[in-house]
Amino acid sequence: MANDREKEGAARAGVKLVRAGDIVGLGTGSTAAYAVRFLGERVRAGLNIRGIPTSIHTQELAAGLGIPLTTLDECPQIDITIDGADEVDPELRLIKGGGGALLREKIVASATRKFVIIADSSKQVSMLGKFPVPVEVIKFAEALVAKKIAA
Ligand code: A5P
Repeated sequence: MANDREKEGAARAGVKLVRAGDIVGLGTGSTAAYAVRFLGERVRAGLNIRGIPTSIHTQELAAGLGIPLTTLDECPQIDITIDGADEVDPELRLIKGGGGALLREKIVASATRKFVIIADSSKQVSMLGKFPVPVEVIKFAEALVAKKIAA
C-alpha cells in the first residue's frame, strides 16, 4: 500500500517532465503503468504527444487511455522515456527486465534522449544482485548465448 503511494508519486513526478510535442517511451510494469495513466490524463486535458510502448501490455493500456501511439520506424528519436526498475543502486545503476519486456525496453532506452526511472523505495539496494538479472535471448542466438553465460 505504502509502495503503491510511492509508485504513484514517482510516476506523477516523471510525467511532469513530458512536454508538448514529445515522443514518449512508455515503460512496462506496475510503476510504469501509473505513469501511463497519468500521461493519459494529460493527453485528455489536451497534451499533444505520441507514445512508443515497450510491451503489448503497455500498448493496450495506452491505447485504451487514448494516448496516440507511434513506432520507432516513424520516430527513431525518442524525447523522453519513463520506465520502472527492479533494483537501483546508489550510483543509479539498475536491474531491469523482470517484467518480461527487457529487449524492447533496452531498444527504446537506447533511442531516448532523456531516460527517467521511476521507482518506490523497495527498489533501492546498496548492491545490485538480490533480484535475478533477466536475460532475454532471441532463438537464433540461444545456443551461443547459453555457452557464453556458462563460460
Ligand atoms: C519490465 O520488464 C521491468 O523492467 C519493469 O520496469 C520492472 O520489472 C518494474 O516493475 P514494477 O514497477 O511492477 O515493479
